[in-house]
Amino acid sequence: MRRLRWIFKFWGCFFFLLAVDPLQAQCRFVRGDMNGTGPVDLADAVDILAYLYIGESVPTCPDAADANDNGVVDLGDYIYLTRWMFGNGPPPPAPFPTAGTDPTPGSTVPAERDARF
Ligand SMILES: [Ca+2]
Ligand SMILES: [Ca+2]
Repeated sequence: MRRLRWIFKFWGCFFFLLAVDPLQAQCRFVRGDMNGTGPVDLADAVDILAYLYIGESVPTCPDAADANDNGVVDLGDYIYLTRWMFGNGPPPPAPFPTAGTDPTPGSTVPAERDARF
């Protein structure tokens, strides 16, 4: 009986750690590459609008859509990307232009779409 209890505790802790491991929640992405095609282009900016306002183009990695890395996906990300594309704004923060994980994990975007839109 004691051994059985130990086995349940061991596997319970194992599955709990798997469920809350923040490294598993991260994905590799290029910031701004909303549609996951590789390059960051105008289609990504348009897909941010489609995601926000008509519920289409859901990103596989929500952090990719957070172009300005402020922790939320909103109209500011569209503006940030288009300002950079047309020469008046800074490039997206890391990971950019090569794929990587979010260096600011405290601002990870939730997987669900923002309910305000
Ligand atoms: Ca893209
Ligand atoms: Ca943002």
